[in-house]
Amino acid sequence: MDDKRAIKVSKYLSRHLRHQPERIGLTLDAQGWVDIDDLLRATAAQGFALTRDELDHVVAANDKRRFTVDGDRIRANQGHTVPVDLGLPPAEPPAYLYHGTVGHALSSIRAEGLRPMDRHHVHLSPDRETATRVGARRGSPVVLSVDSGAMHRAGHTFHVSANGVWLTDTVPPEFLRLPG
Ligand code: HQG
Repeated sequence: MDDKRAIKVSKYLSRHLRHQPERIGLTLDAQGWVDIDDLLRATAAQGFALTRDELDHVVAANDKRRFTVDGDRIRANQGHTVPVDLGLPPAEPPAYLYHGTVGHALSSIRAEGLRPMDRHHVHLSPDRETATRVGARRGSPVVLSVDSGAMHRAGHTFHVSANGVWLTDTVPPEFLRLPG
């Protein structure tokens, strides 16, 4: 499979395993899983034919390890907008985590901190390079440092997804270091 097709399949899977399963007649279970045969039947019915081998290739080769296959089922590792409980245990974060955003969001972030917006959690990266890539999806990236150690000591809960994204409910402004 060429890279272009793999990206297209990954985007298609993200859309339907995180945001709009009902669009192709799928229902995620409470933990976000769907039966792979049901998924392949649904995609074929939509004219987006995908084989099990192609699916396994995209899951294994995905740059961000966005999906987990467990036997007959698959789910997205994070990033949902539909209600799911991934069942991730609380985890102790490193002293600092990073968030990539763009300049026009800064005044609002300075006032109210980081909010999950449409997702279930604020997504934080373990390093500046990853955060820079996340911010660059929206424009010229700005990277904020998050004092996650202090947040943890103050009682905020963190989870880490199967692909290394750190998740928390909100980041109040006093735990953020903004540029400028
Ligand atoms: C911003 C991708 C104004 C926030 C990435 C971001 C990530 C605020 C946007 C994952 C704000 C939300 C998540 C506030 C937050 N005022 N703007 N108070 N609080 N924002 O896409 O973190 O490729 O929901 O800075 O790589 O950008 O999909 O979150 O710009 O891991 O696997 O509101 O999505 O992963 O945007 O990205 P998003 P995100 P995938």
